[in-house]
Amino acid sequence: MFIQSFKVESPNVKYTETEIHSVYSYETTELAHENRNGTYKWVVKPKTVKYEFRTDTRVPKLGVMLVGWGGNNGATLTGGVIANREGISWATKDKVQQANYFGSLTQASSIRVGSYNGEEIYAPFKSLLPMVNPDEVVFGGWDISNMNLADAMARAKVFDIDLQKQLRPYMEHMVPLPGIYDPDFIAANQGTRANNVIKGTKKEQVQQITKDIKEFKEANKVDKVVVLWTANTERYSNVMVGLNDTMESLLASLDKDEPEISPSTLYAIACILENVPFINGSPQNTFVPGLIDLAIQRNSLIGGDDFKSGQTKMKSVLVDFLVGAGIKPTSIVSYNHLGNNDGMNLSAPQTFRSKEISKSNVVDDMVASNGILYEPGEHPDHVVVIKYVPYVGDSKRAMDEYTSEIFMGGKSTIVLHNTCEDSLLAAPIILDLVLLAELSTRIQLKADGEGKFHSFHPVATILSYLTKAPLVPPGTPVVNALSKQRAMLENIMRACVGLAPENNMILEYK
Ligand code: NAI
Ligand code: DG6
Repeated sequence: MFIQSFKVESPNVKYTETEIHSVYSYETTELAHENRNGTYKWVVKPKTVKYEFRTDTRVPKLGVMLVGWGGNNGATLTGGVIANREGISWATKDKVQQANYFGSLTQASSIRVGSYNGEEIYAPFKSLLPMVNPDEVVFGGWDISNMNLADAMARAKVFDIDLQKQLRPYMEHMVPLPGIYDPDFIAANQGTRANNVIKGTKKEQVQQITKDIKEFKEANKVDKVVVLWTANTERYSNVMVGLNDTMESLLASLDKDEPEISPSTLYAIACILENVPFINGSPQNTFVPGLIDLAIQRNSLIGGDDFKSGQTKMKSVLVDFLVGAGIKPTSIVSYNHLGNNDGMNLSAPQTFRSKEISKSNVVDDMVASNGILYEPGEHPDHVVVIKYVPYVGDSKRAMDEYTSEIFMGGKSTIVLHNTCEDSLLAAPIILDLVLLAELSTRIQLKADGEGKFHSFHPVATILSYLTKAPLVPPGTPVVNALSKQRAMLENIMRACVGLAPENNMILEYK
């Protein structure tokens, strides 16, 4: 059965006009490696830590500024949200299609609430905590191309033509602000697009971005802004001592107009200095150590990297299943071709390399979790290929071959083929990223013994489900397995309303 909403009644939860306060017992374990009578043994002790959560229930009017607003993702997301807000439907060759938010975890997925009269009861994911309604988000942003969003939507060739016609009046007045362009960081084939760029030194460019954010906030009367990079994939920046390894060196390099600071890092610096959450949807190392340091010092939310949309999402499900089932993946070959501007930019070796890195590290935690299958340091062969084929446009083809060793030396090969518009996968993920980033800035917590409530660590691991290479604070384990990432997010939200983690034990029926 599906219900729309619920309220938790518990001595551990208080709802006031402005917040939900919950007291939560975090059941965990403490491990020790102890010498007992000359033999080393691992000892595991169950541990309970009392936490308190405070969630501000006042949902702000949210502005979202996209870097790369006029790209395929930017135009598709903007048009999609307008279509939902305006209740637009359009004729396809199959049927009359209604706008929806399919593919969005927050808007189109559900959680289990419990059992009632022998039936499982589910509710919308978004009913767990008060969240911004995407229909009410105000969009804006920057692009190095000055094309208006209606023309950008036509250039993207993602939406059906009948939908495009209906959206055009809403989008033709939307023109991206000039962006920071540095041809050294993206493919040379992007040069013809760059007709809308911010001039000046890197410091002046950061100042311009700061000014843009302030003016956008003021002009649209929004309470909060989140900035998200959905612009071209950049090459990796060099990371060097004295250049960008600490907050001080990064800010000094900015003063010196150091060429190795990438545009994405410049936007992020502006956001952190303004205390505006910044999310990176592309694979490059925007978050150089000095930038992470700056975000931590300023307690300003950063999250990334690289939207986890299709092939990688499947990988972080399939390999988790295989390794979890005691089957040993030994070779993973992921090929895809696409013909949109992203594909064209990725046809240069240095930008491809950024994508290759983020697509390749996604099974590491699953492999490391099973020492029966893998020797220490052993890893499956893992190859990633991307080819640019203009004819297919945004409709990406992804082909994967997984070969595994099974019982008694047998081999099993699984082959997947997916065809899908890339931007229709990415747009709902962008939405989830900004909505969850905003929500997480309204949550405060404190563990037993901590004097004061504090926000989550500024490096937002809570967003991991949505990214290929989750950015984590130094010294924190990276979790790639999709089901664990989802459980982490859902269980933290459940804790905020005093609900136990979903343990799937269903003991009441055993
Ligand atoms: P796109 O190439 O259509 O759009 C990127 C836009 O960024 C372009 O309009 C370009 O003019 C603009 N741009 C480039 N550099 C800029 C800068 N420094 N400042 C402002 N604007 C700038 O690409 P698309 O398909 O929208 O993808 C965007 C990014 O998202 C790419 O990096 C892609 O790798 C990444 N991504 C996309 C996924 C998908 O499923 N569509 C999944 C994972 C990541
Ligand atoms: C070529 O691979 C284009 C990329 O931008 C991908 O579409 C994007 O990284 C999505 O990757 P995945 O692995 O999540 O489908």
